[in-house]
Amino acid sequence: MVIEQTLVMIKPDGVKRRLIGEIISRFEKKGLKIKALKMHWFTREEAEEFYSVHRGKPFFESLIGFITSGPVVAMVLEGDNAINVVRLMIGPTDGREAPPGTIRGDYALSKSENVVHASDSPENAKKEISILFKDNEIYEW
Ligand code: 3AN
Repeated sequence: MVIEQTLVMIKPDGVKRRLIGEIISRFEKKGLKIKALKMHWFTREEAEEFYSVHRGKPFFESLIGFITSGPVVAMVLEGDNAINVVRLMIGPTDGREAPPGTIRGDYALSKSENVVHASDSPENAKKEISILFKDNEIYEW
């Protein structure tokens, strides 16, 4: 058993489409523990830091424009092998290829507007959590 924390974010398309409850509910039913939760509207600077690994890629500008187009809902989820478990639950990046039953498979038809983000490694989870949450916003329970 490896207890991990991961950063999950419902992107502006998911918020605008009123999918917050549906998506959080899936993670809760799976047995993951919500350790922190907030709505947040990224500044351009924060968004560029969050997606710094994609700087220079052709889709970087549109990605920053999209993620700052409205508020997101960010959360820290904790559980056994949480990083991989959550990646499996959200499905592959492109909603057109994501299998039914995954969040992107059920709710996204696009590679850019794909409803959710989740950390893909322990290093990125640590970085992303620190961008969105202060230590005292993550509760031990
Ligand atoms: P994932 O979110 O599945 O980890 P990444 O990390 O490769 O995918 O990409 C981060 C975000 O950048 C994606 N969620 C998506 O919104 C956007 N993105 C990635 N690749 C493309 C692409 N080829 N065209 C448009 N947007 C993309």
